[in-house]
Amino acid sequence: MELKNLIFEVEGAVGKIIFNRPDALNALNTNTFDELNVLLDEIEKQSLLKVLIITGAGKAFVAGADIAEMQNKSETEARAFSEYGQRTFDRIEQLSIPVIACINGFALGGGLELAMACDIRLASTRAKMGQPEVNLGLIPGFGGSQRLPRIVGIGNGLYLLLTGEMIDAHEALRIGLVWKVLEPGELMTEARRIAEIILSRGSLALKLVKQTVHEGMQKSLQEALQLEAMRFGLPFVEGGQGKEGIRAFLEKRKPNW
Ligand code: CO8
Repeated sequence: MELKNLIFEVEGAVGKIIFNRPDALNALNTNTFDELNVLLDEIEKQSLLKVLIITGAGKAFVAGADIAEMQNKSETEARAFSEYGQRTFDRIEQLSIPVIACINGFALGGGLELAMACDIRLASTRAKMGQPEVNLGLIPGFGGSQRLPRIVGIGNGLYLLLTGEMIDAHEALRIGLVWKVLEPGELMTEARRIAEIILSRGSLALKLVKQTVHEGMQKSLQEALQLEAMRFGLPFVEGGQGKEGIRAFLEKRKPNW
């Protein structure tokens, strides 16, 4: 499939998806989701990539679902579009490799929902974030009503969801929506620095951490702790990365995964 709305770049073991409809502030239309699913198929199939970075071209990360495309949707079609977006963002959350969102500009509605499906969020000082769906008489449809309160707490989440207010990167940092705020020119440098750190870690452990956190969040604490204990055992199999990591520490050398 020829990519029109997305750019995909690979540098070593780090992949980068750039949302690239700058004239529409990278708004998410059906084609963009189709392309994103093709890319996710590719990323899931091959085992070369170890980290994925997601960002936007121009002055936006992603300014939301494509409002023009949504205008003629029936109730059934709107629901189907919401489910399509949710399924796609679930795939990002469930990728076995860590995903870093570089929020370079507007991350609104579906754009913030995309960022929230990523594992680590970095924001440029130019970033503006929010769930402005209520301004349009809508509610979030790509996971925002659920992921936002889970990330920033129900009080902060409800404030943003009920007012539709846009916040800047420093406010996002204050409520824990992003990990770090950087000057625009430093955003990608920091993402690559984090990617390098992640590349040096055991890939099985990274995959297990993601799975255990996300699955555990759906369970009671006791069930989630059982899940953690079960997964904790996995790197200990003979020849496993956990065995090598422990041996390397004791032998004062770098692990050879
Ligand atoms: N969809 C389509 N086009 C958009 C969108 C969008 N979300 N955002 C911006 N654009 C377009 C504008 O229409 C404009 O196009 P044109 O040049 O042809 O007029 C172009 O991008 C540039 O935008 P502006 O001129 O408005 O740029 P400004 O810098 O003046 O303003 C803003 C930037 C503040 C970001 C402004 O564009 C804006 O408010 N955009 C809409 C943001 C928004 O409301 N996003 C949420 C959308 S709803 C959503 O995401 C719900 C997700 C779940 C859907 C469930 C499925 C049913």
